[in-house]
Amino acid sequence: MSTSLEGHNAVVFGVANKRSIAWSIAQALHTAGAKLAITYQNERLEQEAKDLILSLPGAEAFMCDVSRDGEIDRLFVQLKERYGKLHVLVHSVAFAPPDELKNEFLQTTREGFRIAQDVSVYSLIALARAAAPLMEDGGSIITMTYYGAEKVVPHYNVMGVAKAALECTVRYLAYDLGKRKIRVNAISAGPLKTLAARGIAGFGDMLKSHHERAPLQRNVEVQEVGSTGLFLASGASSGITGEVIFVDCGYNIMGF
Ligand code: NAD
Ligand code: 0WE
Repeated sequence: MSTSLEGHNAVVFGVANKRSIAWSIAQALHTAGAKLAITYQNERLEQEAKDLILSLPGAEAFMCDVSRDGEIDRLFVQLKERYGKLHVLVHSVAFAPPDELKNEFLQTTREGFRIAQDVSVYSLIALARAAAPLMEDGGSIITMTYYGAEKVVPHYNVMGVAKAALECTVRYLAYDLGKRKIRVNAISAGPLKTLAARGIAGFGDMLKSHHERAPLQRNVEVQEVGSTGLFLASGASSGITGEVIFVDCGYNIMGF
């Protein structure tokens, strides 16, 4: 089974800049022949995101804040008009208010908890529901998670709780959408220096300890997450759904 996506349409959420995991996955899907719609969050990111997106031949850029139902509805009307059918959806979006990742987990606020769940978890349900009617030939939905869902990573805090909910959401969506031949999986990436990791205290130390403890004795590269995204998007992974695949150089298997 090849990983060609010739004749397939894909929508990718979460490109902020060239370091974004979403951008790596978009590039891998593009190289495999997919026709791409790529979304960015808001006007603040528009300039940088659009320059990048339009550098991929054939790719189109759309704005969508996934915390707004109206923006999701509007986007999928546009996608239906423009592409008709959809085969792949990539969800590479997460957010918690900055204080939630600085303070002790014990200090988590009701509003911070709500926002983390809304943007990082509920959005996957909303996007899957909007995309499913366009996935007439079946499809593949892919989201991004992190080891902090399973084990305590100091300061990951309410995002760890959100990623645990996200991984569980992947299983429930995989059950509902299985009968429509739509697969739903998550990639659990090792730490990567993206915009979402910038300014996080001790991130440099995390990269160092990851590199020392991982069986492959190095940090993961964003292209390796991109190629796993392509694998999960393509027929090469046709028997896999509801799964969390680690792309972390083996870090998660170690006990000591
Ligand atoms: P990134 O900052 O490039 O991507 C995060 C994206 O989320 C941005 O494009 C941002 O605009 C978008 N976003 C936030 N709120 C949004 C909203 N309301 N509507 C629409 N978009 C919104 O960083 P990244 O590291 O590429 O993160 C992508 C995903 O990968 C996230 O789910 C993150 O949790 C996950 N992840 C990251 C790492 C890492 O170490 N960087 C590791 C494992 C998993
Ligand atoms: O999922 C993430 C980060 C997600 C994220 C990042 C930010 C920074 C800016 C969510 N919300 C925000 N809010 C902001 O205001 N990762 C897996 C990367 C990450 O973040 C950490 C990590 C790792 C790894 C935070 C603390 C400890 C480890």
